[in-house]
Amino acid sequence: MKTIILCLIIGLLGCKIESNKQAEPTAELPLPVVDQIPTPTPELTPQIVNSDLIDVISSQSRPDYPIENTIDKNTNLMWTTYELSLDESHYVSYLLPERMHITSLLLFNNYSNTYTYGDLAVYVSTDSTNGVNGSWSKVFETDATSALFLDGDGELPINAEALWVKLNFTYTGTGAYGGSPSFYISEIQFLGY
Ligand SMILES: [Ca+2]
Repeated sequence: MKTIILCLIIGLLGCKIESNKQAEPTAELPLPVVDQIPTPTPELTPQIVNSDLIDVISSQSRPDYPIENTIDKNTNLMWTTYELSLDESHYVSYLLPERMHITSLLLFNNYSNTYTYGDLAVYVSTDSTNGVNGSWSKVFETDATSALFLDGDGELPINAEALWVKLNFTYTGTGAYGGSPSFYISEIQFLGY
């Protein structure tokens, strides 16, 4: 009998001790994960490529108006061809200082209200070794009726990787300057990064 009572007492004490146990502290909640704010990529701002670092060749130039005049930083000096025949084409190819992304070309001409580039196509190459060979992609095209150059100047969107940029002009009866039609460029600038 004593044993039974003792067991009961021990049992009750056990319950008491159990009920006095403090609740396990709740595990700390992990701090909310804050998304890392991405470092902003610096904007790539197109810059004008220094003309001193550009080389150029052309299919034709009058000796007194050489193609180098298009990158001499002087809009008063220009390049021109001889008088054009119908469907005659000429190109100018510019070698950039390195392969780069060209966003646009700026063409300048001193002859107001005159479109002097004929039917114009622009190509880029990253593997040409002389401005003619290699593979080329057409990146811009417009015809002699384009309103792009109504004041003689114009900006051509390019947005392409290039080491070389070639402009090909074709005379289709309009879009060349003068009574003896010729192509003219006073200056060209390359925007890119
Ligand atoms: Ca010039």
